[in-house]
Amino acid sequence: MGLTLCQNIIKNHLVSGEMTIGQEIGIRIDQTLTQDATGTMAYLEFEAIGKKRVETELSVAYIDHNTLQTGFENADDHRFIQSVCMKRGIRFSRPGNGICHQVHLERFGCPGKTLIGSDSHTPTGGGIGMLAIGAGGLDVAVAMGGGAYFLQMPESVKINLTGTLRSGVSAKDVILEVLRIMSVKGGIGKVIEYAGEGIKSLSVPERATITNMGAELGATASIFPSDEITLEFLKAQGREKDFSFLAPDDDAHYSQIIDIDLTLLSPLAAMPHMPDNVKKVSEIGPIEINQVLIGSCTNSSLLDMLKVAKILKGKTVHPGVSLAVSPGSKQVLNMLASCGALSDIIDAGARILESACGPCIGMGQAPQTEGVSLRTFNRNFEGRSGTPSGKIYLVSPETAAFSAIAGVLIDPLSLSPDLSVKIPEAFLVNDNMIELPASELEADKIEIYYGPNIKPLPSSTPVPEEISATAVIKTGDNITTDHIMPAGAKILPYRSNIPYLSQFCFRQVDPNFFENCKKASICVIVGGENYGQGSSREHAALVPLYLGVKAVIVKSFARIHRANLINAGIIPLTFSNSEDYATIEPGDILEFPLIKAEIEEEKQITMINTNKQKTLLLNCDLSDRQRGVLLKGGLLEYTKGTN
Ligand code: MIC
Ligand code: SF4
Repeated sequence: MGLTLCQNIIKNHLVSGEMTIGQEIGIRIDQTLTQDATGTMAYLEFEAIGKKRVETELSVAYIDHNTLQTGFENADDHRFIQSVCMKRGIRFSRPGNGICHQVHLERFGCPGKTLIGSDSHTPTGGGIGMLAIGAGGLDVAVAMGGGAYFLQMPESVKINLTGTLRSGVSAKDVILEVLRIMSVKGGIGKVIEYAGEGIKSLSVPERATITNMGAELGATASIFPSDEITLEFLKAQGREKDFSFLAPDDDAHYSQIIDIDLTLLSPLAAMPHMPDNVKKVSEIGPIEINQVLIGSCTNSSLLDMLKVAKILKGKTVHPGVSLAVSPGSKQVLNMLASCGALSDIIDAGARILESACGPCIGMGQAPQTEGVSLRTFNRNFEGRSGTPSGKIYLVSPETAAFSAIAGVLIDPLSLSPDLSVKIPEAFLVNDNMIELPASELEADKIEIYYGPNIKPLPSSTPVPEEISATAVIKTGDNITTDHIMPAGAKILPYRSNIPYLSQFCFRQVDPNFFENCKKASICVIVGGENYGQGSSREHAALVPLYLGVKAVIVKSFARIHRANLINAGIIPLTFSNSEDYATIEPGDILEFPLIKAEIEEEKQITMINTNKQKTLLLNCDLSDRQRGVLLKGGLLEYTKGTN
């Protein structure tokens, strides 16, 4: 039987395991990326591993998240990252150069290569035919040191696209449709491959919008084949040499096939507060809006911005609306400026933000109380905008721009727009903001800069013989890492300071969480389905570790968070019978009398709820490697032990 696109790339990079769905495999990683909000931790971990230089083909560190510098913390962390890059052989994309996924696609994306990044939207690279996967910082640190990346062999799902998009309907609507069909947990354990005649009308940046939001499906990755459209993009970036054709085998087998006719698609919106809460814009109707934000790694390409400029040209943003625009990279911003389109955007009254994540991660532009905010972003989790009562709708750039002028939600199709824009045959290429590392000889003289905000990594311990712990919190389904470890302008500067961050853990769900953990000292978290969805931030594991969390018991886990828990030495457990979830209440004392032996012997885990006088059997499905990691007390200790 033939192989799918993803299976072909995995086969070429396989270093351990067998390509059987669900089995753990190890793959060789060609490229890594980090961003600054996860990067400080990833580079502290890389330093702790003790390698002199990175061993990948290419590693890049981007500064794009923590760019609001209201104190010394972010600037210090940037300097720390820059000094590690110079010393260890990593390219450094300076603040202002753009959002990691946008810049990586433009300047480094390469069909057929593997990329892992300490950011959940790393799968954006699938738009150019890479197997690009989001991972925790420690996994990225290990890969930078030449170690394999371990994941469960995913299923392959094919999304067959036919027809072409009508003017006013865009790539964002395609992925919102996929989210409507599959839901935020529909992609777990899967790689989504796009195929069919319909892909021929989608440019690389449009494909990247679609693969970017595969993260919201919970998918391991999303990928398009590499074809003449990919070649055209690479040529325009002056990187024709990076091109190779890539297609699935003719007789490749997919576990599921979904057909979408692009011609039939309408503009869609993900309504508050989940990316899969999708409805047609025409069905939602002309609700009044207060804010429009255009940008983020999902929709900040030149193509998106040129369409926005065309819509805004000669118009004025509605007086009831604040419109802010952040082009995704220096290249995009520079090209908008040189062709005059930036002037159309400015003239209409848009507030121009720097090329960075900005409001997508709550770095400014929080909406007004109860404010309705249309965003071209990828996540609308409750509270993520910085305003707890804010109502965030995820839409396409076209819907966002038309609505900004009207002051109400507008279906672009109702205006029969002509949005054809021409992408130049050559992009303006100037990599002057990507600093090259020092040579190995020079590197010895470089000292790594540690600012006062950098605190030691929390230490984990090997699994003890037995555990007696308090259930400190019980959550519902689809808890995000934004719930566990919120982001935003006030907290993000402390990503290298776990003790400080710990006060904010679960604050939105239970304001007493921190105090309860302090009282209990040894803790367990109880949750529902898809626990830990969303970002790759390992802080959502490291902070609970610091607060004494030894195990997390849930109905099911999101992929990256589960890996981060194991890496941190926290035991991931699932209910063998999901009805058992109802038997635990916060405050219950849970005993695990045989936990170490049961993990070693690959048995179910015995848990006695002493308050309820009830014994449960829990699942702890681990690969041999994961078992080794947990028993050693986390990936750092495990890696040091195997080096
Ligand atoms: C996000 O979109 O939530 C982030 C901020 O990019 C995160 C990474 C982080 O928390 O630093 C992600 O998606 O992984
Ligand atoms: Fe940045 Fe937002 Fe993309 Fe995360 S989702 S990488 S915060 S732009």
